[in-house]
Amino acid sequence: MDSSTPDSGSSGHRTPEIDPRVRRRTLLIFLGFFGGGILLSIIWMSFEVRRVKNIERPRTSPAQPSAPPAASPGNSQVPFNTNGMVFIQGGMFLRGSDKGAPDEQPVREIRVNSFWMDATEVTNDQFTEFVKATGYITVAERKPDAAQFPGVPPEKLVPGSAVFRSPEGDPDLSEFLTWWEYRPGANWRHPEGPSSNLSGRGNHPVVHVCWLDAIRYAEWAGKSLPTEAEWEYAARGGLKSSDYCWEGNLTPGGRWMANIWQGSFPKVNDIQDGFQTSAPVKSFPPNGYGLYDMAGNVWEWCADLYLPTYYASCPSDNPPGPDTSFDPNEPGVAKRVQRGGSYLCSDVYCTGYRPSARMKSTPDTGLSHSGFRCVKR
Ligand SMILES: [Ca+2]
Repeated sequence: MDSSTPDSGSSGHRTPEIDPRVRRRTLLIFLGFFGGGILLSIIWMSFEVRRVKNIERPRTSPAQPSAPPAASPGNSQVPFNTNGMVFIQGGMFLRGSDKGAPDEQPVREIRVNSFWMDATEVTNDQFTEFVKATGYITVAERKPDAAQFPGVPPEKLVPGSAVFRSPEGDPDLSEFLTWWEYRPGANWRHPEGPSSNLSGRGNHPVVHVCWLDAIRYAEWAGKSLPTEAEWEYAARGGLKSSDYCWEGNLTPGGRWMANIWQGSFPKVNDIQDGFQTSAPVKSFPPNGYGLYDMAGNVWEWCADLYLPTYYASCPSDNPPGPDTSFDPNEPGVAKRVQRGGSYLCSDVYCTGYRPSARMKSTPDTGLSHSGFRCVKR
């Protein structure tokens, strides 16, 4: 026996020698198959993950839903809030109030088309974006045109706006000018005058904006001001003939539902709702359509001219507002409609927070309780 030959063991057989080149080739083939299998698995899993992600991804942008949500007045609408706006499904409603002022009558059934509406009043932060983008200067920040104020001394023609202040003595509620003061330097940036600012009020509604300012903002935002009919339809939130934007009385369950005035207007504000002037938007519950502050906080501009007799003769289908304006309290002065009431409205004066209540003002007038919100059709 060749001593160099390894012993095969007790069997007495010998294992045949394997050529190292064959062994290497076999190993390479095995590793090739194994590695290829892993690579194919990774590729397959990658395709699967991508496919699942595509299924889960929304097919439309959140700002452009492919189908509006089901909603109709009288039904409990699930608020569909998109990009700060709420979809309002069109329909019929009873506009006006038999218990309200003469210009809220006659009560008539009105139809409006579907539209989108800002969930909140336009805030200081939102208006700041507009001004930064456009350089727009509001009417209250401009020097008044002497031609529009004949007889006013030039030194009195300074930029400013009207600010509420509690009057001295025992005011006559019919003399509303006793609690309004034209304050030089008051404007949306300085709500109470030059010494005030917007610090901590970014989410409060912008004020001291007149109708002309609101129109410019709406154009920039690609929106519009609501018609008066759209505004009231939205404010009612699907409720029929309710006196308020909610069900029940002014304070259901003892809860204040809007930022208004409590106490003896215009002298004593008890601030039972927690806010003496404007409140941050969304401080109070939304109405049935998911809209906030449709009652109280600040008055909101509508597109319509004001005409007290319009309800008797207007079309019942999407009334666009009258072609002319008339205010018996100030004949010859064209005015635009405001809605919703403000933090100055109380149950003994104005009650403008009722969804049927109407207010009017000249389009170049901004006040410390006047703001707006927009719609998109
Ligand atoms: Ca209040």
